[in-house]
Amino acid sequence: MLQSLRLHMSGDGHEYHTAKPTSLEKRHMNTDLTREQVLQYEKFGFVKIEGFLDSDELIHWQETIDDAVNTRHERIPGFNDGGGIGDEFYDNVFKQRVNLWKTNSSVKNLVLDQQIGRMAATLEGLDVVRIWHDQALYKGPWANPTSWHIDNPYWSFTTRNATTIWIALDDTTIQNGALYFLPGAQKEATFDNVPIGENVGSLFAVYEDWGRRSPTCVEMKAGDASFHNGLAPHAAGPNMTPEFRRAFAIIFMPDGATFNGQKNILPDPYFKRLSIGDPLDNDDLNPVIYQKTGAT
Ligand SMILES: O=C(O)CCC(=O)C(=O)O
Repeated sequence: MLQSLRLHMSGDGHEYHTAKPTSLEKRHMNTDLTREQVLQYEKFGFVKIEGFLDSDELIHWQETIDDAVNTRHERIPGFNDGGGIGDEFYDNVFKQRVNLWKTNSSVKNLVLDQQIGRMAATLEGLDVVRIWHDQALYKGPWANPTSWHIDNPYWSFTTRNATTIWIALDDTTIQNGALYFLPGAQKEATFDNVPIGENVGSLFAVYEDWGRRSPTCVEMKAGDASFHNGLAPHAAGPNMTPEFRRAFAIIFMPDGATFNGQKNILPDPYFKRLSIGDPLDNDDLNPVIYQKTGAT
């Protein structure tokens, strides 16, 4: 997700990490996909992976992402304020922090993990995947819902084959902001979209038929995860609890995706150098995470 964002990738006081994948220690993650899971993803546009992180690994992710979020203080501007100040509604959808892997070496070790990249490639039938960006999505106590939207139209490339892994760092329930999907609708999605505004169902003014369907709510235990296709319509409920609902997402793009003219997370100097149609193959910002053996 991430509809609107101003990020300064240089000259802002952060120390940025480059994209050299570190030697990866064996992690305690369930990264094997069953055939049923792959077929379910293909058909419905999303799939839940139960027990993606075991209990030790979950604690490691919670501590690592919390630490990274709490040392990053920039605000992600919302659509309604055009990136300025004062979007009270969007500010209270979630506390959002993007590309934590670029400024935190522990997050980098988690995010540049080729096993997760392999899952993304398998689900999308790709030989090579790059990371688009990561993002922490912390719904605070009494947070607003995340309105229905599709992701890919916000991004700087246009494809039917991007995917997001969304990792639950807390139990996510109907009460505290679980995700909702419209099964199968990714196949019908055009690239028309709406901003994430105050009207939770404004996407259904664009896709009228979808507004007559019942969504699937995907509750998760902490450590579960889901993948959703970049054109899968989704939303999340409000947080009707006094606790945080913490999640962390990583977005994967096909190698070979090209620039479509939108800035999104691209740093200013890089954005200014790009022309529409250029490959988004900057190995420092969007490194290859997984390459199938034999793929060139
Ligand atoms: O975490 C949420 O509330 C929404 C997540 C989302 O829209 C996404 O990961 O694409």
